[in-house]
Amino acid sequence: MTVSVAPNAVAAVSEARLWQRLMEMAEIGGFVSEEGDTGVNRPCLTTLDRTARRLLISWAERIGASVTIDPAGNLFLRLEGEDPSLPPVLTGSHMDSQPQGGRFDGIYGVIAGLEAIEAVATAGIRPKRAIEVVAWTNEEGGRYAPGCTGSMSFADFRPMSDFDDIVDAAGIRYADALAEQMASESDLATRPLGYTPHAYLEAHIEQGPRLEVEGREIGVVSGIQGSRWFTVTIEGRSDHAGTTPLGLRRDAVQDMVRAITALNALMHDPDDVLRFTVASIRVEPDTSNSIARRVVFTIDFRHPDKAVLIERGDAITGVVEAAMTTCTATVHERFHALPVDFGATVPGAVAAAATSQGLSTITMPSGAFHDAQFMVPLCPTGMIFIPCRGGVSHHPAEYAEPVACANGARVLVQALLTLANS
Ligand code: HGY
Ligand code: MN
Ligand code: MN
Repeated sequence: MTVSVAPNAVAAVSEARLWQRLMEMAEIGGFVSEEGDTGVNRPCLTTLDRTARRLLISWAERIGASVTIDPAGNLFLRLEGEDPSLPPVLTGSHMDSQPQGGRFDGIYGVIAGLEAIEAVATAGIRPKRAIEVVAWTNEEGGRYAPGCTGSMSFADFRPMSDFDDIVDAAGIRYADALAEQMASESDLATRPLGYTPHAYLEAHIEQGPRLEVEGREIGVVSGIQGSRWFTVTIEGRSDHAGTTPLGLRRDAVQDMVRAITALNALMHDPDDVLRFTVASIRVEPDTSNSIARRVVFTIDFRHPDKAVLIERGDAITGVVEAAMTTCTATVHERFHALPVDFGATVPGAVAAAATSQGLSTITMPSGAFHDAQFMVPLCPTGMIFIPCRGGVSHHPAEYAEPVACANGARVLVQALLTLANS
């Protein structure tokens, strides 16, 4: 039965419309980098975010999708099914970007989801179950760490109140930024937080080189590696850079260097599977001639093996403390997402759809985390990857070919119909 409807929906996917919408979205927060690449800087819970959401809503309303938001600010576009009482199939991704982000990370999965329900509507198909497209709040964790606060709230992975007092660089609380977003969207219908979908399927660029290098068109994602984020605060004492003997200093930068050197040793992996990144460092008072009294730096640690993620991650505090010579250090874990495996149901639907459309596939894990990670305990979950140029992401040069975007949307619509009619 699904096969009889899928070809109509697959044929109704428009590469041109999908690409036009991606490029229109890329204008919102768009910029040209020093290297001449066209990037996007669209932080969550900002006027840019709200402008992008209004554009998405305008497209959704044209095809008769109903629009709602939940208390976490997650935005839902619903295409009704034959039986509204049945749990819907959920697809989507995020609309916020990294500060030096690209035109595809996250937003591709939202626009591909819209394209899928538009294709279903255009083909005149009424699936057994509704299909909903979600735009999750704050997946990136750029403005407010950690990421995935919208999907973690939805899945009750962590209570929404956990995030209330997180502040951005300007000192604005997450709860206040969310309240501003909700107030600006008070004309939209609301829904309660969370439900159990029949299944969840997210389309996303690979953010790695494998599909391109191996010349494959679709990634059937098998799971997502684990991620742990930490914030390390090192407290020293400010002093005059010209008059204070080194022997009397409590220099937070020097002890930070010792801590990161020790962490590099802890995280050494000759197989280069482990991912360890320090990429945000804040120094106070941050002048060249006053010794640093405080340093705050972030740790992004990832691994596909739960045992390694726990063992090495749990050792971080001790290693940092042991590296201190004159300062004190505190380590705070901000994000703790264990590796997840997507099982067979949704990856099977993805593989079957891609194969039936003559598209080549690889089954592969995700190195990046995604909102899908938090849907796994709720329902059968999976992801579709499309290739991106050079595997580049979290960079203005991030790029995916129009045909690759359309391939992903065609596999998405067929897999969604398979799941929605199951
Ligand atoms: O950091 C990540 O893995 C995701 O792209 N936000
Ligand atoms: Mn993403
Ligand atoms: Mn990202």
